[in-house]
Amino acid sequence: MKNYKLTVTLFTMLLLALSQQAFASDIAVSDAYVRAIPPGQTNSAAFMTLHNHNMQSKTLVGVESMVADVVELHEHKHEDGMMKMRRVEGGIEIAPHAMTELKPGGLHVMLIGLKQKLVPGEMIHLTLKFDDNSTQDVHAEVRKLAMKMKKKPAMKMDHNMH
Ligand SMILES: [Cu+2]
Repeated sequence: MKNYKLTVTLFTMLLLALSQQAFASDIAVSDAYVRAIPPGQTNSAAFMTLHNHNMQSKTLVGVESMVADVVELHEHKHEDGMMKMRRVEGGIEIAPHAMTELKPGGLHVMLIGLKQKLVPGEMIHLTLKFDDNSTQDVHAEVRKLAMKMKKKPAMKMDHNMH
């Protein structure tokens, strides 16, 4: 009788482990970070690299976070000589055994209406949601990104011309 009970318990544990396995996303996330923002600004963005170790493609369809009112998947695109930001339609697909990079100037997770300060070094909790209903928790470090300074060769040239 004791043995029977133990077997049932082990079997239940195995089932639990298997069902959890089924909902793990199998996406490896690396280098996740959130851009620190100057005071007064209410929006920021998160970036990361997504590796798909599956045989099938996976699509990131949404991200949830407690730090912002709204979280959207965005991309930057050149249009009429201007850099424009827009919502990604249909999510971000990651091909089988491929990787997709979310980075400044490209795909990003937009955090709109921040509810808390983003302190450099602190970790922000994000939940990635995929098209197969799997989810993945990510901890993204708040980082101060170097502003791209405009190079000044034009000024040098001006001086040479005089
Ligand atoms: Cu954006």
